[in-house]
Amino acid sequence: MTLPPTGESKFLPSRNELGLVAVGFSGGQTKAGVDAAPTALLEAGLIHQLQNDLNYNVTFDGQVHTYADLIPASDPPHRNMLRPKSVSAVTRAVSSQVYTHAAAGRLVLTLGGDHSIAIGTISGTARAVRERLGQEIAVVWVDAHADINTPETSESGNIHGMPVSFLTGMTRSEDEERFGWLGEEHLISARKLVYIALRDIDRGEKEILRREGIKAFSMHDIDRHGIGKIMDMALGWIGSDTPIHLSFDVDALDPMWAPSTGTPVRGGLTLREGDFIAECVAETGNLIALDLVEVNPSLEVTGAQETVRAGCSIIRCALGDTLL
Ligand SMILES: [Mn+2]
Repeated sequence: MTLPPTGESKFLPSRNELGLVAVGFSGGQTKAGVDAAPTALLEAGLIHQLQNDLNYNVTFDGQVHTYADLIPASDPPHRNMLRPKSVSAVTRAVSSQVYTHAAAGRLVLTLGGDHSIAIGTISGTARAVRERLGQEIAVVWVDAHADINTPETSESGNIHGMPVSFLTGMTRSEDEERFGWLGEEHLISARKLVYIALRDIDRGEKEILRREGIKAFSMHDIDRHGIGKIMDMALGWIGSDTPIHLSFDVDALDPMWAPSTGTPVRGGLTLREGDFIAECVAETGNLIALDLVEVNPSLEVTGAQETVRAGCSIIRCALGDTLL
């Protein structure tokens, strides 16, 4: 039994209005199955938990979107990116879906899908908050990977490893069909971005993180200071006057807890550390949007349900569930 979210939010007109977007898209990487995650999360009873246990009023169109009509017949690699037109078109649609909820003052929950969809979710929130509140958003990116490759630094060409470089304006495009739709109103400041749980960073990404002075807490930092101190530092960096978009990649968790994901990396967060990060963000009262991505129920047999359960747990904690 849980108590409903209470108190005022500085950035939302009501603490109980939630917009849900289900994105069944896997084109930002090459493994099939991550598009089935929203259905698996919903079948695990997520909406019931949000409505009945956490007292949210959920606005949901009832669909897991596949955006089939947006996928072009021909989508050759461009600037080393795989399927650039597909990912561009889908993230543009997601951006507009998230924008609509955020502009109406709802807290937005997006179920992925691979992490390329964050190009859509974060750009949608950033634009809505600029218009509604005249403010920039902060982003807490919880992930084993930094996902900040440019098309030129990426070794794989998979766009799920690039969303942050687009969102910070580090990667720009003039081509309307290949992310040229991203305007200044969609972008975030690298100064208001904080990473947690990093442990598998490409060489080019390390250079970018250093050059841009981006705040990043790796697993090494978590081992050294403990997750409590890390969250104090991460949220202290953002400050209490900024709306927060939490983008949570389930591969931040150790494969022991979340094995069914496309790019698992050992040495990650425990389930409790993952929940704790989400609880701390919830406690700020400043959360305005949450992504849960990279659950791939097809990669494991017994591990799939465990990964889905871990995903639901992270979502509940971020949306105000507490142990007591
Ligand atoms: Mn990721």
